[in-house]
Amino acid sequence: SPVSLAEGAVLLPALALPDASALIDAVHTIARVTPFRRMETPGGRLMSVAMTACGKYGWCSDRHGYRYTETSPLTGASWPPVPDIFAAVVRRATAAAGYPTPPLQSCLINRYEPGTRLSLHQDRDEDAPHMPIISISLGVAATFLWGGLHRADPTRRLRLTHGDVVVWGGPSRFVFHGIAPLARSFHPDTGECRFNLTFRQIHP
Ligand code: MD3
Ligand code: FE
Repeated sequence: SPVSLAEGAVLLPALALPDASALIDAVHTIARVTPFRRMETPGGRLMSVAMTACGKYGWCSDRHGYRYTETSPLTGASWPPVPDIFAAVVRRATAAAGYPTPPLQSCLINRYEPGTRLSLHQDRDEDAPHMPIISISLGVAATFLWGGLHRADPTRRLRLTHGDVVVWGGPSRFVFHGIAPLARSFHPDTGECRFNLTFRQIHP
């Protein structure tokens, strides 16, 4: 049953659990075509999270900045299409959260290994800010940190476990958020990894 986290943000505990194996299979299929890789930040550091993507646009980072591209810089080819099972889970999630389903223009796939973290940031590289972001957590549980609209706002912690889905819309679309270093742990479906899928509309 939906849990309200903040204005516009809805946690759907275990909503993706029945489809988790199929989602993970699809992640591996995508990664065989467009492998996970760690990207460089504009500041010249290597991100600890490894990423790949599917859909019309994939998020990329390098020395020049953050942007969405229509081809993978690694393979030069278009990103793989969004698998039907991804779209089905997102439709169920947005319906349960009371949002329209945004066009699935982009799915970023993050892979966390033990010790991997994502520092506090805002998602501001999209031109369709009125649309919610949908996030699906798979595998090893992580501590999600989220604050307010200003970096210095106090942060709250939320444990995101296998199959959890969160819809971030309304004013919550621009909160600062991140992931604490992943604990070494084991999940039967993903080993020591956590996968996170985020779905975004990029252009109006
Ligand atoms: C709140 N991913 O890919 S998912 C990201 O678990 C990202 O991999 C994290 O932050 C992860 O940008 C967090 C939950 C999430 C995703 C996007 C958000 C929360 C959000 C955008 C706005 C507000
Ligand atoms: Fe983010």
